[in-house]
Amino acid sequence: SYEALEPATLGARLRDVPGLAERVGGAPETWQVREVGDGNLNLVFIIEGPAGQVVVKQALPYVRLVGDSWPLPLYRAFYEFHALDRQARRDPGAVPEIFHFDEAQALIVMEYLSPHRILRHKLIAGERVEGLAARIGAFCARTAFRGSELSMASAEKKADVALFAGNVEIPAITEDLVFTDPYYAAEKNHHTPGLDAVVARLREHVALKARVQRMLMRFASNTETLLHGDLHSGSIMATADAVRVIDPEFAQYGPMGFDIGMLTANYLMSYFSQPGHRGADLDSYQEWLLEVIEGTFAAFETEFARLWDTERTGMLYPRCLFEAQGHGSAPARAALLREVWQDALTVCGIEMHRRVLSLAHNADFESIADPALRAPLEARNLMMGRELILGAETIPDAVALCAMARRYNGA
Ligand code: SR1
Ligand code: MG
Repeated sequence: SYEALEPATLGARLRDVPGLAERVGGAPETWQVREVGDGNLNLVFIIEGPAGQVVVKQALPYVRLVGDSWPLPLYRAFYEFHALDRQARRDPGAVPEIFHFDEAQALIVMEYLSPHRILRHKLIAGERVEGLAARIGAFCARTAFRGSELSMASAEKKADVALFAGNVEIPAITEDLVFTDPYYAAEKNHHTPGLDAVVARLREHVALKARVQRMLMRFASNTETLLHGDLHSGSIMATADAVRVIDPEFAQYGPMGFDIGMLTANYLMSYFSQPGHRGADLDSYQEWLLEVIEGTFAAFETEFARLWDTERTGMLYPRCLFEAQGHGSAPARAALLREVWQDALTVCGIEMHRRVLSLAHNADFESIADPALRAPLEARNLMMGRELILGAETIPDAVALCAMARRYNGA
């Protein structure tokens, strides 16, 4: 039966995991074990021995951020394992290698990424990552395309949608914390003093809330592709020039624009929070963040188009309707990418709201200790989020999106 891991006994409990003793080296009793989890939900350990290191991630039966008053099913580790398996096949090298999965103990033993660090921490520290936009843009395109009917056979897709439909409580967290709580005085909410007037403007805006609820409906009912489901800068690990994606326990089938939209919001929150972290290099670092946003969308579209032209084998947009009859399929692809873009902008605006108003804030703003400095930066972020949700169809491209960010940054 399930038992939460502890550093002192972890070696003994995992000693029979196939291949682990060889990978770590030495006797399990001598392994160095550190708990390093700083996320909202799980335990994360690093095991170190003379031959190497591995990571062990174990689900807790409750939300770590809140405590055992908020129970959460252990089965989320099952979905994380299956999501990692699919991401590894759809975009080889993007995620950590999995060495072992124990469903009863809700634990995954995986590759230790070194010298990678959580991207959010690097962005707060003002560090640049070469190739970030290209790598993650390609990841979003490959997982979106290859997890959809553009690539999968009808029966295979339906079976996978059915499998992931068993993950009930985790999507419900997103439905509540991301799409609902920011827009009313929910019990778990909190925000920086000084934001009350801006928050009231958002919560009074019926048209805004209608658009958010329409996006929630698409999130819950549109099973276009298998999403990472929580792709923010805390779900990316990077060195100066290498990037991996971690933590897909929020994986579910949903709209193709969700992951890249959530990620863009987290880049924009990094952008707006930088005056709380930087001095002389503020302008150039903020411009680099906007380059990352533009580059991510450019890489997404380029890779999506490449896959469309070279791999389209699924049930959608069959070749016989386009190329085989001498018609190009580019207009159909452009129409699909337009929908993806508008979903991404809407999700982006909603994520910009929830990280400032709902339960789980982010360190980009939270680590600015002075509320008098933090509140106006958060207000810019909230107001841009509002414009994105209300005007998604009026923003032509990522260049215009970044121009909008510069405008709010100067406000
Ligand atoms: C209760 S879980 C809060 C948040 O942490 C995860 O990283 C997700 O973003 C979730 O919304
Ligand atoms: Mg996570």
